[in-house]
Amino acid sequence: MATHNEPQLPATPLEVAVVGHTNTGKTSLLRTLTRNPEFGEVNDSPGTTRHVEGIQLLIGETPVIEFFDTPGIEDAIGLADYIDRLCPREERLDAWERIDRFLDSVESRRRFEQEARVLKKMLDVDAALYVIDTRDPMLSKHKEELATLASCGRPILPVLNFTRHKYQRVDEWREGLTRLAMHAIVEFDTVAPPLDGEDQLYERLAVLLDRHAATLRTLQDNIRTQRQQRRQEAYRLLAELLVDVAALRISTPANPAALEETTQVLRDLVRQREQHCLQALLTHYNFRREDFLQHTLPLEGERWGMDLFSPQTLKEAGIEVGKGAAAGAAAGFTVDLITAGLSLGSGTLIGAAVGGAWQGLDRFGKRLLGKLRGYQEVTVDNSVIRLLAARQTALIQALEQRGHAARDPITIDIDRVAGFHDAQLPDTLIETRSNPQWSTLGDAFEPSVRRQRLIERLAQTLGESQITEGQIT
Ligand SMILES: Nc1nc2c(ncn2[C@@H]2O[C@H](COP(=O)(O)OP(=O)(O)OP(=O)(O)O)[C@@H](O)[C@H]2O)c(=O)[nH]1
Ligand SMILES: [Mg+2]
Repeated sequence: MATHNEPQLPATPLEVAVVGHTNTGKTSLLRTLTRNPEFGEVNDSPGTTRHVEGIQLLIGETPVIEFFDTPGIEDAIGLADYIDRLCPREERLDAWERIDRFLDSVESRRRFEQEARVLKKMLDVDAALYVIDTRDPMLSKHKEELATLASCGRPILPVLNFTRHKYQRVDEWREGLTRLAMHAIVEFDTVAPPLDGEDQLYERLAVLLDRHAATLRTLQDNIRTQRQQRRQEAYRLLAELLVDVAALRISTPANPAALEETTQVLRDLVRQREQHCLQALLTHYNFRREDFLQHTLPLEGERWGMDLFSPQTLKEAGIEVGKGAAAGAAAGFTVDLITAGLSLGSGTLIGAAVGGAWQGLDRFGKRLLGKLRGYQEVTVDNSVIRLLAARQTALIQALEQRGHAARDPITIDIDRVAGFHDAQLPDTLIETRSNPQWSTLGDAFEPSVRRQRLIERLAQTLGESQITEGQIT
């Protein structure tokens, strides 16, 4: 017997058809619901999907729902007229008999071939999602379509798509659907769905499919958990990037040419590391690199392409520029203990201020020794680390809100990112500054439990600082 904690999974998946007028975003909806940007074919012209195609949603290994993408209905009025002619009033056929007669007719294999595929599927499934392009007004063709679909006797949940479009007519559609006695409705823009969009959709479906309500609730829980885990993992990837960069420290002989060369090495390391994080995040959220190459954003595009180490970029991102970041050849870097003529005493003081928590005199002593022998150490400036954090956080936010049907390039809104512009680095990062062995980019890398714990803590701080009101976590 199922206990309280065991998820309730069905023996066979719930079957749901996705139907609607042609080009309303049916295939797009399935891409987003299954987080699969490769599913089916999506195109901005009618009649793209020609056949019924199934795709399953799994919990673990168990299929919970099977969705069926269907061809768009093109001629609902012609179809209704044809069915009327096939079924004279005096025969008093009920709705099912009318559909059966149509499916046996000649035109169901010719003129209304697409429509017949949809109706046949409607008879097989437990429910249907009726996708609506809310930029269209509600016309007779839609009403005929809904009436014919409803005559298959399956619960239908209207899904309002294109809800973020300038010319959406959501209210008009809600009103019209209510008149047709359709009261459970969901707004779900497939390209930019609301964060709780899936939750809403399965909630409404559970109302229509009472017998399957437990399965749908299990699915909702599962989706929520996954969303949370995805988010935590994303901020962990970001925390690893920041620790790698903040801990990075390279010694260089104390002369301008060597300094220039070392900062160049550091720049390249940090840029590559940022790209690596970006790629990891894309993969993590199941988006494709091609999308970005095609559209040149954000990798080489205007905003993203702005150089991390240019003081101008920092200023434009509203990030307060530190002294190191603005300083000529070494822009974007802090050069430790470089001020000429430091005495051991003032060096100790400055070191303590820069590094925060020094890990004992031992390492610090070695560093001073290096300085005395004509070496200095270069690290990435705080403001650059803040910019990195802000950019990648903006990316995470964009990915969280992006549907897998989206085809336009990701736009990054760095101004909306809270907490990086003029704040101090979090304590965890200050601690990282003085632990060069925590950077996988440097020669001194040593994996350690302390480093791992710090990454977890930093990830949590980063995630929490970005939760804004009304956001689902
Ligand atoms: N901006 C925006 N575009 C969308 C949205 N949903 C779908 N599209 C676009 O609308 C067009 C049609 O989408 P499809 O998913 O192919 O529509 P369909 O209903 O499967 O079309 P057929 O298979 O031809 O019936 C594509 O260009 C999509 O990118 C949305 O919510 N917002
Ligand atoms: Mg399609």
